[in-house]
Amino acid sequence: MFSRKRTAAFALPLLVLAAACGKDNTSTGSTAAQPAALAPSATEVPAPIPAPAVPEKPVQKVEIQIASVANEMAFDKTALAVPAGAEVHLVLKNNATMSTLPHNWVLVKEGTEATVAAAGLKRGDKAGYVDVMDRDMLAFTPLAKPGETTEVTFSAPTEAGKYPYVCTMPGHYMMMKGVLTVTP
Ligand SMILES: [Cu+2]
Repeated sequence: MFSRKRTAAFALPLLVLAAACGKDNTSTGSTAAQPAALAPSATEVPAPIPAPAVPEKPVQKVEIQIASVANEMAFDKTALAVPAGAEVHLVLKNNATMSTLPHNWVLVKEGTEATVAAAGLKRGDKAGYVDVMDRDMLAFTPLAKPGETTEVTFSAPTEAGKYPYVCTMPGHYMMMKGVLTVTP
């Protein structure tokens, strides 16, 4: 009984307070109506023209010329860069004069240079020292004999990152290498 009375005593001032607040709200409500009066002028502002649908990014085409260095087991370029997903046309010129130095250009997933070269070695000379079933191999040219040119067209990886390239002629991959950087 006693506690109920106390609750009622507290409730009364709260009600008064709430009423006062309500009054305040109505007065601020009328001032809040002012911006609404400006609304007609706001409608005069032309509606923003919807942006045209963004067309699919056209595939970028990249031309790369690379060569071997004289009778060395080396590429003249050890760093290449292409945008992700670009259509790449790579031409490899074999500048060697020694008949024992055919070369190729093989793009691989990072860290797979040795296994890709080993798989290529197993396939042998007739296969151009590449195993076409090797999923770590991302692109490759046929072998180019000394003085010859070979080429390949491929889609660059869609994932930005570093992709090593090597020559998979037996014994070459450890020295004849470089890194293709795929930019976003
Ligand atoms: Cu080579």
